[in-house]
Amino acid sequence: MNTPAKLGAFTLGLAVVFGLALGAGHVTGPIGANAEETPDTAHGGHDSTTAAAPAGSKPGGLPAGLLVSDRGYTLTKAPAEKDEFAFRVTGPDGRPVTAFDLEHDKRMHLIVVRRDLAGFQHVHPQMSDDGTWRVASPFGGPGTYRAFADFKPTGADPLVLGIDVTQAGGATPRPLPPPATTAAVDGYTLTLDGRLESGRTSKLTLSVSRDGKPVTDLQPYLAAYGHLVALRDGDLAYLHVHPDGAPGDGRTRPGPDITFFAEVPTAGTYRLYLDFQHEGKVRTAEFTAVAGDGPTSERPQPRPSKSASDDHGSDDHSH
Ligand SMILES: [Cu+2]
Repeated sequence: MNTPAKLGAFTLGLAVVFGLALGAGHVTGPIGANAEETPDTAHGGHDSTTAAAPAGSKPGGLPAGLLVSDRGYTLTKAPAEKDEFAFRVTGPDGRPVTAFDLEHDKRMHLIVVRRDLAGFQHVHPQMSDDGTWRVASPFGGPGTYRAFADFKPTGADPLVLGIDVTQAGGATPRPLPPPATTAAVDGYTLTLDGRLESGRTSKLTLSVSRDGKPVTDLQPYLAAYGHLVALRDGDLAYLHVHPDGAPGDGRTRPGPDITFFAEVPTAGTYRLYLDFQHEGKVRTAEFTAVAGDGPTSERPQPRPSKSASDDHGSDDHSH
């Protein structure tokens, strides 16, 4: 496939991704477009069949989190005390934004991960009147980190902006752990069932157990039984996924299974981070997962006559 055609297919794929997300209430994108809201009210006026920018992605189809500035909003670091991280979001008028909508109980979600996908943190800074957000340092040691601010300015679309933050000192890169379907954290075992495929909604089921027994009394955390962030290995493209069903909806059980509908923009390797709460404490389980090509490879291909020399990276030649 030549490059323009490939880009076109990629863009189309994203439109489908976010269209599904908005229409069905399954989220691939920022926290704002969440499964607990009624799509009609939460996203009134957003017709997923139009060319309107899908939540959290740039017109033209970039995944969220890759830009430090998007649609007039810019993420900037602010002077901070020792052992603290501070930042602001400036708006289209160049001034710090101070009005943010609540999303999943918070007006700002800050996700931090080292560039090698280690050291994941999901924290909730506090804003002072001048629009400066502060939080105890979420950085676990030396190295370069990506900090994602996931928020919705009042009156504007949800956004995820990302900025690199370097902590002085030598850091030893961690090789990405190999793909796995189980993860252990704090005495809990999590099992991942399901397979990510680009361009297609994948059902992922995460099951929580402890000491070999299913956990059936998970606690709501930020209005859900689980929060799943997926980061793409290589560029840290950001997807925030919420579960199918919400606490108190009469059909969603508090474990042991948490079901997500996720869609990733491309084939490739992703690191999944699941936040869940049990017995009053939030824990994060991590998995490496490889997304398959999905239906992308089933799309009609352009005529192959002249593409042989420039189609490296295409589906046919990438293995
Ligand atoms: Cu959060």
